[in-house]
Amino acid sequence: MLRKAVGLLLAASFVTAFRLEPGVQHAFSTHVGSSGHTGGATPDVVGQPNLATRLEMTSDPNATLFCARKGDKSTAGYAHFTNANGEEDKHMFWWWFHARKDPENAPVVLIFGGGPGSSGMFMPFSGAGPCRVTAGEDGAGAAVPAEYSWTDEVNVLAIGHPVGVGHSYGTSSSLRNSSERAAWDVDDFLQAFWVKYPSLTKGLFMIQSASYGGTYIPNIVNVIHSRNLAAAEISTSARVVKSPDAASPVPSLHDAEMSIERFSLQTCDVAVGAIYAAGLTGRNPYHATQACNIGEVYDCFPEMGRLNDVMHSDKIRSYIKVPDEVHFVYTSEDTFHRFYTNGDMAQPAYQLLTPAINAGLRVLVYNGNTDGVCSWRSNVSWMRLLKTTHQAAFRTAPDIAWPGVGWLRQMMPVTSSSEDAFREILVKWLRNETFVDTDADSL
Ligand SMILES: *[C@@H]1O[C@H](CO)[C@@H](O)[C@H](O)[C@H]1NC(C)=O
Ligand SMILES: *[C@@H]1O[C@H](CO)[C@@H](O)[C@H](O)[C@H]1NC(C)=O
Ligand SMILES: *[C@@H]1O[C@H](CO)[C@@H](O)[C@H](O)[C@H]1NC(C)=O
Ligand SMILES: CC(=O)N[C@H]1CO[C@H](CO)[C@@H](O)[C@@H]1O
Repeated sequence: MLRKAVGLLLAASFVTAFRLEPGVQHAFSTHVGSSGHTGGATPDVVGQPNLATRLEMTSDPNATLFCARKGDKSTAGYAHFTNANGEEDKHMFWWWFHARKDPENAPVVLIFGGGPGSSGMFMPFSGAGPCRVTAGEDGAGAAVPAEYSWTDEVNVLAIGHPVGVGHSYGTSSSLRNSSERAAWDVDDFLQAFWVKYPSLTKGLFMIQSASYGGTYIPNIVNVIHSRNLAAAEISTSARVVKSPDAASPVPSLHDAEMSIERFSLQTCDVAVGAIYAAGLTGRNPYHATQACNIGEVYDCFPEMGRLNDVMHSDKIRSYIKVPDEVHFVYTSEDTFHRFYTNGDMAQPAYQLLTPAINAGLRVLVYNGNTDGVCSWRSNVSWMRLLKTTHQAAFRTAPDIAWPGVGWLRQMMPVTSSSEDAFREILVKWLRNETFVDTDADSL
C-alpha cells in the first residue's frame, strides 16, 4: 500500500564484486519444449518454463489518457506466452507510462501488486503514474491527474502479475501456483519488452512492489540473475542480459510470519492468524491508528473499490483496448488460493536476494510505522539476517533520524517532506543521493 506520509525508512545500499553462487536454477530455455520431457507424456505446463512469443501493443500510440497531462504518453498491451506444448495459453497485461523527460534514457521501474492475487494497477493509479484514483461526485471511483507522478523522472512499467490478476488472463490449466514459477513469466515478459524497446535497456532498472511483493521480488530477482548467469555460459544465447540495479520489496506477510515464528516458535498458521486477528480489533491492519471494519474490505481500503470502478470504466477500457471478454480482477481469490495451498507464503524468500546483492543489486525497504501487516520490525529482522557480504556493516550501521519522515538505517548515501516523500525516496534512491546528512544525529 502506498502511504502519503512515510513513517519509517530503512535503506541499505550494496555494491560489491561479482560472485557466482551455486545452485543456479531454471536455466533459460532457448526454445519451447526444451524441458527434458520424453515423447508421449504431455508436459505439465504449469510446472514448465514458457516463452513470451509475442509482445502486442493494444493502445493507440497517439492517444493521451484522459486523466493524464497533455503530452503524457503511455503504451499498453499484452505479452502472449507459449507453453511447453507449443500453445499460447497465457497473456500478461503491461502498461508503460513513459517518463515525461527523455524516456529513452530514464530509469525503468517495474511495478506489480501484492496479494498473492492483487492487481498491479494500484500503485500506478495511486501516485506512481500520471493519474490517481479518487472518489468522484457520485461516490464512485474516478481518475484525476496525480500531482507527484514518478513519470516526472522515470518510466513506470506496470504488469498484471501473476497471470490471472488484473487484466492478465490465461487458461485455467496454465496458471502458476508459486512465486518462483510466476517469476519465470516476468522474466519472459521482460525479455520480450527489452527486445521491442532496446533503447530502454540503457538506463537503470528497478523492481518495485508492496506487501506480498516482498516474496515476489526476491523470486524475480533470482530468476533474472540465474538466467543471466546461465546465458553467459552459452555463446549463442540471444538473451538480453539486463539485471535490476535496484529493488524495493516492502516486507510481506510471510516475513512477519517468519520473524514471529522465529521469536515465539509458533506455527506459521498461528502466526498468520495472529496477523489477521489484528483486523478484528476494528483497526485498519495497514494503518493501526485508523478505525475501520475489515469485514467490509472497501471500508478500510476505499481506494480498491475506486480502482475497480476506474478499471472497469469505458474510458480506461477504450484506451487500453483489452479484449471484450477480459474483465479486470482487482483481487484474484483464485490466485491467492493456488499460492496458499501450495505453501508459497511460508518461504524465506528474502534469502534469494543474496546472490544478486553480492553482485551489486541495491535494496531499499520502507515501511509505514503503523502498518501491522508489513511491520517494520520484521523487515529489520530479515535485513539483519540476510547473509550478504554487507551483513556485518548493515548490522553495525547506526539508525539516523529523518526529520519529518521517520528514521532510517543506511550504509551509503541514501532528505524530505510528507506528500511527495514517496517519489523523493524513489528518485534519490535511484540517483544514489543521500536522504539525510550523514552527520545527522543517530537515534
Ligand atoms: C503446483 O503446480 C505444480 C505444477 O503444475 C503441481 O505439480 C503441484 O501439484 C501444484 N501444487 C498444488 C498444491 O496445487
Ligand atoms: C500516430 O501519429 C503519427 C505521427 O502523426 C502517425 O505517423 C501515425 O500513423 C499515427 N499512428 C496511429 C496508429 O494513428
Ligand atoms: C553510491 O554512492 C556510494 C558512495 O558515494 C558509492 O560508493 C557507490 O559506488 C555508489 N553506487 C552506485 C551504484 O553508483
Ligand atoms: C526483531 C528485530 O530485529 N527488531 C529490531 C528492529 O529494528 C530496531 C532498530 O534497528 C532494533 O532496535 C530492533 O531490535
